[in-house]
Amino acid sequence: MFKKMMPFLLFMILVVFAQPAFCQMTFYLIDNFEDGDFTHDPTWFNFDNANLSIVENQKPEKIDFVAESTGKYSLGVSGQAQSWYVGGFGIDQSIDASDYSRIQFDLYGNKACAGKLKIELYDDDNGNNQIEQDPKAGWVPTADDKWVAEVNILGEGFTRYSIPFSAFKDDNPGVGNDKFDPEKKNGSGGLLKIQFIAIASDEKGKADFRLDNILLTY
Ligand SMILES: [Ca+2]
Ligand SMILES: [Ca+2]
Ligand SMILES: [Ca+2]
Ligand SMILES: [Ca+2]
Repeated sequence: MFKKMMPFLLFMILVVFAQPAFCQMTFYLIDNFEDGDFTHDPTWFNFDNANLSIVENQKPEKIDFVAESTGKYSLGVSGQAQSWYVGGFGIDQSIDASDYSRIQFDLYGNKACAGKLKIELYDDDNGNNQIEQDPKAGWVPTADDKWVAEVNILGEGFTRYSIPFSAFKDDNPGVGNDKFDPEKKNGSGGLLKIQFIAIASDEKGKADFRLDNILLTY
């Protein structure tokens, strides 16, 4: 009897022991803002008219699994547009993103200031662990790839977005190697910068949204 059960028992033991390792590998958390601080771990920078703050999430009135997963705090983004463009924010980090296939985040919008959010990913192609950018040409990378995707900000409330890396377009064809290869290899720092750009729905509109649970996943 025991002999017969051995393969089954062994299988169960493997499942039990494999589970924690598997769980660790399924996503890479960039930030969920639960430390109530966007200036450390990681450090979020901002530019132009995009103002950042930590916002306390309200408890949803109805059952809302996305809102319930956002915990206590999220990142608030607000600002005045000039010619639709508000500003941006992001992080500089060296991430080996080669095990992942998409970026996911929860975005809280409101109907009055819908607008769009651009997502930019920068991967290091010349193996020097930095993104060289040309300030005279819209800060376009001069040796590495810049990848761009865009989503409409929906609301009222939180919406979960999950964008496959394959949906990102190369913003600088002919520069970098035109492949999304964010791997820490041969001196490359992998994925070095993640940046968001806020676009208003009117020429002189406003941005007003929240971001949470930013992560890389399969
Ligand atoms: Ca949160
Ligand atoms: Ca570089
Ligand atoms: Ca390119
Ligand atoms: Ca590349």
